Amino acid sequence: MKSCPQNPKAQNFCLGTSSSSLYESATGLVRMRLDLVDKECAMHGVRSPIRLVMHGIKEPKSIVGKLKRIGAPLSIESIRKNLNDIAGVRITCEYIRDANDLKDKLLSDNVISLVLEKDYIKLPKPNGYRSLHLIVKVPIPMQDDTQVVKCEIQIRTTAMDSWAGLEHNLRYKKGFTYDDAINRDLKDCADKLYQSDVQMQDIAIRMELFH
Ligand code: 0O2
Repeated sequence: MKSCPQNPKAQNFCLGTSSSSLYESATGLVRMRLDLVDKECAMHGVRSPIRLVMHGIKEPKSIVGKLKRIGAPLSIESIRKNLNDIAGVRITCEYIRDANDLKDKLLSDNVISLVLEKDYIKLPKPNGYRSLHLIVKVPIPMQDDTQVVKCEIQIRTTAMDSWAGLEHNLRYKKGFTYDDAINRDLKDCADKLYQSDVQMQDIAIRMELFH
C-alpha cells in the first residue's frame, strides 16, 4: 500500500489526480470512522479492537500485475471497473475475535456498506495467509453529488500481519521462486503464530478481558 511513485514505467497507470483524490478520500473516511470507534470505546471505558491502522493506494506495478492476472485491459476505465482494492486500509488488532468485533462496529452506522467479505481467518489460504477482508462502499460527498468509491479493508492480528509482511517481501525477492519445502515451512510458521494467537486469546478470556 503505497502512493503512486515517480516511475516512468508506471505513469500510464497512475490514476490521475481526480481519481486518486477520490480513493484517498475513501481511505480518509474509513480512518475517520475508525477514529470514532476508538473514541467511543474510550468513552465507554472499554478496550478498543484497533491497535494500528495503515492506509494507502495500490502501487502501479501491483495494479498492472493484477489486471494482467485477471485478463482485464490495462486502462483507467478497466481499473475502475475491475479492481476493488485500489484504496486500502489495513488494521491490526490484538486478538482474533477483535477482527469481527471491529467489522460490526465499522458497519454499524450504515455509512460504510459491505459489498463482499472474504474471511481468510476462518478459512485460511493454502499457504497459511490469514486476514479478514472486507470490500466496502464509501460515500464521498462532493459539491454536486455523492460519489461512491470501493475500498478494501484488511483486518488481522499483529501476529498474522507480521507473517503476511515477511511473506510478501520474500515473494517479491528477485530471482527466487518458492519450492514445496518453502511453501510447507511458510504455512507451518503461519499455523504456529495462529496457535499462539488462540492461546493468547484464551488467556485474555480467562482474565475476563472480553465482556
Ligand atoms: P498487494 O501488493 O498487497 O497490493 P480480489 O481483490 O477480490 O479481486 P484477490 O486479489 O484474489 O481478488 O483478493 P485477495 O485474495 O482477497 O487478496 C487481496 C490482497 O490481500 C492482496 O493484494 C494482498 O495484499 C493480500 N493477500 C492475499 N493473499 C496473500 C498472501 O498469500 N500473502 C500476503 N502476504 N498477502 C496476501 P495484492 O494485489 O495481491 O497485492
